[in-house]
Amino acid sequence: MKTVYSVCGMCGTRCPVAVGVENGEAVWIQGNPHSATGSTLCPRGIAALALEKDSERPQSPLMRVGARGGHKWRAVRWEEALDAVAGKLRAIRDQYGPESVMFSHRGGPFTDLYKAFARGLGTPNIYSHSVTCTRNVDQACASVLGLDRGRLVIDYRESKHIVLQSRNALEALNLAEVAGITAARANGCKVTVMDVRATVSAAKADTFFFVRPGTDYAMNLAVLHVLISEKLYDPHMLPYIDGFGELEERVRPCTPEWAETETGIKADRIVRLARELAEAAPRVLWYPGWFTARYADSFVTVRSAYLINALLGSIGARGGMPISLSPKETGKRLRPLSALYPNITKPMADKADWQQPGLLHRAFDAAVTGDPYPVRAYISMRHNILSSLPDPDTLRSKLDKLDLIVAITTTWSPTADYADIVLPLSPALSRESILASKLGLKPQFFRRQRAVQPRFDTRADWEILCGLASRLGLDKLAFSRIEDIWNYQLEGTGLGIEAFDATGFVPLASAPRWKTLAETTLPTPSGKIEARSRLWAASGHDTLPPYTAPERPAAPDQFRVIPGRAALHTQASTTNNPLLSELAPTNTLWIHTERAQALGIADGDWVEVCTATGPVGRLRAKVTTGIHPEAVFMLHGFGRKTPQETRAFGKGVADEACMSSGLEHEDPLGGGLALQKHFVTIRKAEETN
Ligand SMILES: Nc1nc2c(c(=O)[nH]1)N[C@H]1C(S)=C(S)[C@@H](COP(=O)(O)OP(=O)(O)OC[C@H]3O[C@@H](n4cnc5c(=O)[nH]c(N)nc54)[C@H](O)[C@@H]3O)O[C@H]1N2
Ligand SMILES: Nc1nc2c(c(=O)[nH]1)N[C@H]1C(S)=C(S)[C@@H](COP(=O)(O)OP(=O)(O)OC[C@H]3O[C@@H](n4cnc5c(=O)[nH]c(N)nc54)[C@H](O)[C@@H]3O)O[C@H]1N2
Ligand code: SF4
Ligand SMILES: [Mo]
Repeated sequence: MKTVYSVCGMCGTRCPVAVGVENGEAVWIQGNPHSATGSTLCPRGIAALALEKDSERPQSPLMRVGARGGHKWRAVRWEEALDAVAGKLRAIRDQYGPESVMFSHRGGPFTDLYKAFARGLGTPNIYSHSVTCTRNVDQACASVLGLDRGRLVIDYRESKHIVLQSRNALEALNLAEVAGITAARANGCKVTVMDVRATVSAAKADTFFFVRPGTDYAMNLAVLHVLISEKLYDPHMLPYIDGFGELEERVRPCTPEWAETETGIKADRIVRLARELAEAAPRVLWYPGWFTARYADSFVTVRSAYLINALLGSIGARGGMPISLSPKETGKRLRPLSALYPNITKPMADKADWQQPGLLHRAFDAAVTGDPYPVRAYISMRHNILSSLPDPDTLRSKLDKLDLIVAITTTWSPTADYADIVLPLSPALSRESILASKLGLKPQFFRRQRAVQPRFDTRADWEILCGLASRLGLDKLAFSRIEDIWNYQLEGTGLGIEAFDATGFVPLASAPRWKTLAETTLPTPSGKIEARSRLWAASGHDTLPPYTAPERPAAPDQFRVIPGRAALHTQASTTNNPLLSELAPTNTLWIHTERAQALGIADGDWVEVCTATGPVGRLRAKVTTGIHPEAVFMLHGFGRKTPQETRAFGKGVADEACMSSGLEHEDPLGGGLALQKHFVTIRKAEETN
């Protein structure tokens, strides 16, 4: 039996794992005992073993037979598939220019290789999933502090009061977070949860604010009002804040009584929370948000959360949000693969003018209009856009204009099933990745290595991209051994690859380092925490606007759709996993008891979900007082129509299909999509099995 230290790939958190290998088979998996989270693993991490064995994933390269989306495929050898992709890319590049090739990926620490590939191709059109996930919080952090979000450490472990707003940390998992919150709780830390649903996190909290959907900005303005009007803020913070007077002005009318009418939370509870936080400051944490592609005001809501942290002195504080050393400050930096090719300065196809570019949903319009230039080829790298972007029917009609769609994927997905060529990616336990670095109190380099050989004819992402690179004449990227990539990355660090053998990672600091605000230069235009962003103001955008009340349901059968996560599934990628599909085979529709009664719906009844354009599907009702009456909740990832996935096929409803016209609604200041602006109607359906 051999133990291999590697990195879980079952969700974007990428926890360190230890895999037991016997006779070439992975026989057990646990958390890496050398890591901060120890041997704990979540159920999806354990289901990585089932994914390796799953024969319902693409087992070899596949070329489509017949029309797109017709589910007919021909298995081919890798040489034929890579030659075909490279040949088409070359033809498209020659005819329309390199920028006509578009690439998107799932984000994360291994993307340097993807950037290198896009640069080598000569296209600026490389996008991540962020418009459907973190973009609003990324932009909010940049606008308040000028820093990348990852530079702010969420120091749960030493905190005295944690506020989880729109966060379900005990189900939407990151194991390090769960460990941190659990340790803090053991030390007497309070937890306040603000959610539209009674989640597991809410059940474990000291205080639960059951807020009206989409009113968090009102809540935050009221908390800021109390902190300022009662002078509960940390006076030492004032020199660090630009625009405190403007903030004071903005929140003056936002009394807790006013917020009560918006949020549904009693004014005295809001006041009490602000006072409790001030008492525990600076060891307090108002979590700024993770999946923040929710509303058109999510960006300013997140900004207001950062400002609460700022007034309480928690930014830069131990037990709050200390600042991580930048990779440069650690003295060791992985040599970037993207530096192999020059940066592409041509504007991206999304036409994001004043905003940071990278609005994936807009880039597909160039395939339809040819404006600003034609986009003709799309490569999806581990990115299931037909589930993760809203309104798949409209998106499909845009994809139809493309000459080439390539899906590099581990599992079947609606996106892979709509591609022209599927290049099967080995699951994480049977692939290596490029070396990556992680920021935090103790920054580190870490390595994913292959624990077992691929069971089917699948390849690692570096093998696929380097295979394409060699065919496209990108010689600098035509690596044929992962060790050569690792050695390239380690050049100048003084480290050899054997440094990863003992534990799977290399710490870049011997002890935790809580970097303070005083030790940090904030790269905002003012050099300070900006209550109102000067950068955004220069483009005519007010980042400290008044609150606008969200829409409310207009009829007894109308509800706002709220998606979210549960501990047994990852997004839309595990619903067909042999183990997880058995444990959680479908989603249900959470609907409030009183509203369900009014519609004659009882717990367990079949209900039909309809949008303005017609029925979306049927699923069973979970009738509960644990969901806000204005909303219905369904777990993301279901409603699969890919026949290759027999376990998930036809189970539940796809929330993204409830978001008609969703590609057109984004947060105007942050750029993230407003996925929770959509309403559906619900009615009781015929009983069937
Ligand atoms: N309607 C709606 N849209 C959403 C969301 C929502 O809740 N509702 N959530 C949003 C959020 S927060 C995000 S991050 C995005 C995510 O959206 P995506 O990034 O598109 O989806 P994922 O399911 O995370 O993963 C994409 C691919 O990763 C591949 N993969 C690679 N290696 C592995 C492996 O080792 N294990 C597994 N299991 N898969 C692997 C799988 O093939 C899968 O197809 O969706 C967003 N979009
Ligand atoms: N098990 C599991 N863990 C995961 C993932 C997974 O797929 N499965 N995905 C990972 C990824 S990519 C991400 S981005 C994170 C997401 O992590 P989270 O953002 O914590 O997860 P969500 O479940 O999307 O949303 C959290 C909560 O926000 C609530 N909410 C919705 N609308 C509102 C509102 O208007 N106001 C308030 N106050 N609350 C609201 C939802 O009810 C939900 O309980 O999870 C990560 N961890
Ligand atoms: S949270 Fe679970 S699925 Fe995600 S990386 Fe960690 S162990 Fe894997
Ligand atoms: Mo996400």
